[in-house]
Formats: sequence, C-alpha cells, structure tokens
Amino acid sequence: MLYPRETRTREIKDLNGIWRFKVDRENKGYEQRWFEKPLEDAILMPVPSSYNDITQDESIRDHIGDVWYERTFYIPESWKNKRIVLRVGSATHHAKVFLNGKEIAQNKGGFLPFEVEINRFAQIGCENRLTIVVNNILDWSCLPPGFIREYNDPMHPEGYKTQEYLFDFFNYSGIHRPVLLYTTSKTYIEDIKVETQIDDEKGIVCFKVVVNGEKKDECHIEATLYDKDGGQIAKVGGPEGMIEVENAIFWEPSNPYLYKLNVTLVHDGKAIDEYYLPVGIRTVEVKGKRLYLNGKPVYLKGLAKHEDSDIRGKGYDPVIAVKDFNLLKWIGANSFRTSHYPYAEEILNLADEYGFLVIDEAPAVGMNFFNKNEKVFTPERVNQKTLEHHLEVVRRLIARDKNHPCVIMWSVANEPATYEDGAYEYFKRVIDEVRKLDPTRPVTLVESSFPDETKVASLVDVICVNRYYSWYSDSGRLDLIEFQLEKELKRWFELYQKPVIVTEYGADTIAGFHSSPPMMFSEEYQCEMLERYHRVFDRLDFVIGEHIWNFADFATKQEVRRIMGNRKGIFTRQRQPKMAAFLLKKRWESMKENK
Ligand code: GCB
Repeated sequence: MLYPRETRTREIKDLNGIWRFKVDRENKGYEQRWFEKPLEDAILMPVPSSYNDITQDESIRDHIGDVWYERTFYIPESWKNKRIVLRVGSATHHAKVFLNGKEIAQNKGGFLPFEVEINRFAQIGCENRLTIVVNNILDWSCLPPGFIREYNDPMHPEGYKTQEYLFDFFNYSGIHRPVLLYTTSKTYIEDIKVETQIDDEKGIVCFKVVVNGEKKDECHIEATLYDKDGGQIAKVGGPEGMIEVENAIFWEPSNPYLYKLNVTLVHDGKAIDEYYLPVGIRTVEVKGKRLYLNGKPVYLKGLAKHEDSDIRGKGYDPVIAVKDFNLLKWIGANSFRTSHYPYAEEILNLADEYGFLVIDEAPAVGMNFFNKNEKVFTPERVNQKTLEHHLEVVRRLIARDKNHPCVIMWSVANEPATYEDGAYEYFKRVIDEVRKLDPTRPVTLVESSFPDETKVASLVDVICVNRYYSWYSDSGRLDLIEFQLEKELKRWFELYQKPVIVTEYGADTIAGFHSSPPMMFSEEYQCEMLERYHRVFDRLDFVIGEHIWNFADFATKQEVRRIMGNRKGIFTRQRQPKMAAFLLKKRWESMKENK
C-alpha cells in the first residue's frame, strides 16, 4: 500500500476538517439506518482528532460503542476517467464506511490505514455523502485486546458496563489520521518495494513494482533514481531491477540522505501513472553483541513515545509532530520506539527526513495481567482468533512501512505474558511471519518478563526489556538500582548471547516538584534514577541502546496510581522540558554514535 502522493498523474483531495458527528448512545444507528440520510442533531467534530477531549461532555469522552461521522464532498468532472480511492489513515478501533447510503468498506484495527476504490458508488460532478461509523470496543480478538465488564451487583445501575483494558494509555477513539481521496489511472502502480544494499562505496537499490488494472500487460515500467538535488543517477526499465549508485551517500542519523525513485507506468508511449518514493540507502544488521547500521556499530539513544497531546488525544497534528521531532533533535536522541502501535505514516516520513532510527511496534500491548494466576494465552482470551488478527496486522504493518529507511527493527508486541506456556507457539507464528515478509530487518518483542522465565527470547534478534527498579519494585530505593539492574542484564546476556536494549525505564515526575535528597515524583528523583541506570549501561558492552519511558507525559484511564495521566515524561504533555531533559541532552550530545 503506497502512501498517497500528488504527482504528474495523481491528484489528492483532502477530506480533513470539520465533520458532523453523533454519538450513538442507544446503539440504534444501524437499526434506524442513519447512513441513509444526513445525520440529525449532529454536533461538529474535527478530523483528524480523537473526539474524546473536544467537548465539555464527559459522556462523550467516556462513550463505549459507535459514533457516527459524516461529511459531504464533490468529485470534479475531470476525475471521470480516473480510479478514485478513499483512504482513511486510521479509525480507532473499528470502522464501517458508507458512501451515499451504501456500505463500501469495513475495517478492524485502529492504527493502520485502509482504502477502498469508490468509482462504483460515487457521483461524479455532484455532492456525495460520506459516513464513517467508528466503534471503540475492544475484545480479546482485537489488538490491543480488551474486554467489557458488566456489573451485576446492587451498587451499580442495571446494564452498567465499562471497557476494561490492560494497557496504560487512554483508549482514545475517533478518526485519528487524515482522510483523503486520491486518483490514479485505471491501470496503476499498486505497490513498490525497495531494498538497499551496500558494497564498499557503492549503494545498491533493488526495486519491485506491482501494477494492477485491465491493461497491466500492455504497459511497461520505467524507474529513475535521482539524487537529492534532482540529478539523474540511472534509468532502468521493467517491473524489477537493480540500480547501482557509485560513491553513494548512505542514510544515517547524522546525514539522512534521501534519493528519489521515480516510477512511471507507460502505455502506448504515454505516462499514465507516476509515483515517487524517497529512498535511503542503508543496511541494518545484528551481529554478536552489536547492532550495525551501514556496517558500523550504532547505539540507540532515545525515548519511547506515544501519539498523545492535549485536546487532540491521538489525532495526528503536524504542529505536534514537528515540535516533537525538534525536541528529539534538541535533546540529542537518534532513535525512538513507536510504543505501543504503528504511528501515522506522516511520522515515519518525518523520521526518514530527520534521521531517526525507529523500532516499529505492532499494536499488541495489554496481553498481561501481571499476575501469574490470571493467564492470557487461553482459549477464552488471547487465542487463535487473536493470533489470526495479529498475523494480519503485522502483514499490513510491513506492507505499509517496508520502504522506510528509518524503520530498523520490528517489535511484534509490548510486554506480553511471555512466561506462559502458550506464548512460545503464539509468538513463533508471528515472528516467523515477520521474517518471511521482511528478512532485511531484525525482529524483537519487548519483554517485562525476567530472563529465566521468558519462553520467547530464543525467537528474537535483540533482547528488549522494560524495567522499573526503584519504582514499581523497591519503590524509593534508588540505592538498589545498580545492583539489581546489572545482575539482571548480565543474566540476559549469559543466557541468550544477544545484544540488549533497555526499552523502558523511568519515574513518574510532576514538573515543579523538588526534593533533596530525592523522593519519588520529584524532578531530582527522575534525574537520579536515570543516572544510576546509565552507569550500568556504560559498564556493559552488550547494551546497545537506551530508550527512556517516556518522551512526554500522556493520558491514561483514571486510576489511583495515575495523577492526571502517566507522568514519566521527560517533557510535560505541553512539551516543556523537565530537569531530566537537560541531563539527557548533556549525556547524549557527548556520546559517540557508538557509545
Ligand atoms: C510499562 C508499559 C508502559 C507503561 C509503563 C508505566 O512497562 O510498557 O505502557 O506506561 O510501563 O509507566 O507503567
């Protein structure tokens, strides 16, 4: 699936903006066929955005079930002979799409795009009504999973229910990413896959183009590679090929150089479709104790993030996106993880341009009760159906993100209960699928289990582990961090002989709270904790990366251990630095690419 781009032959119509919106409080929308006529009593709602924090009404914020979005648009006469595609960047978590009253698409999964060709349903030259029903209910077959709790007790009104989930971020919902129409010719470039290799000073760009449509056998393909300044490097014909770049400039964080591959579909001597792809020439490899980028060892300095901000919730906003990248640059990071789901493609496009090394994560989080008596890998919970969805999600994730140079590793899940017997078979299937689809990138799974209890460490290339010494265990005991952490990390290496990234560590910190000697929740405590972790990392040569939890404070469900959300941010939710940001800036700016 190609990211929509305007080219000489392709047009885009942006459907973002203010839509009409209605909460289906009684779950009557389908029965009453709301899709057949304009929504009655609708309110206004921005797209993209989560809807939860837009109004003053907590019953909208906390609604469980369907919400209806609607807008109208025109299709110009000039699009009559084009293939017209509707693309929804994401709708969290389920969507049904109607055009002029007819159902045209369905989607399950709130963090990946879906698209549908609308020619059969659209009216050219006049107004069209687009309705998207979004549902936020999570069950055990979803990723992330969840379950509905029904209260049959005297202290709750009849029918009272809550959406339960085991992950630690607010279950924001709505249309979170851009909605747009784009055109292609009727026979069109459906997909391009690019893989790059390095041979000494030479860069090798291998590409494969998939064409679809009636006349695909009558067309031929031209692929042209340009350098950053538009200088042509090579032009080759055919759906598959290899371009060699002498004295290539390799993509890396300190110089994220992007070439441009232009693909043209030619029919009867005429360019009928054209698409271009930014290409970073780079290789990634795990060997022995290290991670290599372009043959050179690299150390990951960075943070795990969330798509989260005031008012917008999980809605993509270019203002927040660019600000976040500026902060990542400012603090001296070279990497981040898309915890705990695939981020908007726009974010990966920016990571390619800014030069960040990304661990790209599937939305498999909350598969753990953190209680050994409550199992998740059971026929009633994470089961065959969940696995099938997981496989579909990793296929779609790789289909979407395979060409990004920034993506250096796939993470198939965050903190599942890998100590359970069922975990091995389950993740073997998922990881095998990832390796089959993309043999060029390492694969990981982010662990909270301990080295002696996990069943899956043999499946991954890099051990990624989240650890909260002196926070959730031995709370307040900073003095224990080095002893405990060093012992554990050494055990990981001793057992598996694989490099280790500490993918989470951190402390809830309320900006402006101070305490000396440090106490939990103060800025001093966060700094002191990080410094002690870092001393251990610096002593262990198999530690190849540090990702702090979290980039910024973020929203969670309301509960007693969360004070207006999770406060482990190095920046506040408004993107102001806490004291720890200066500590990290100093550390990371003075570190070499390979520590
Ligand atoms: C974790 C989770 C993350 C939480 C974090 C915390 O291990 O991976 O989603 O937000 O801990 O702060 O508890």
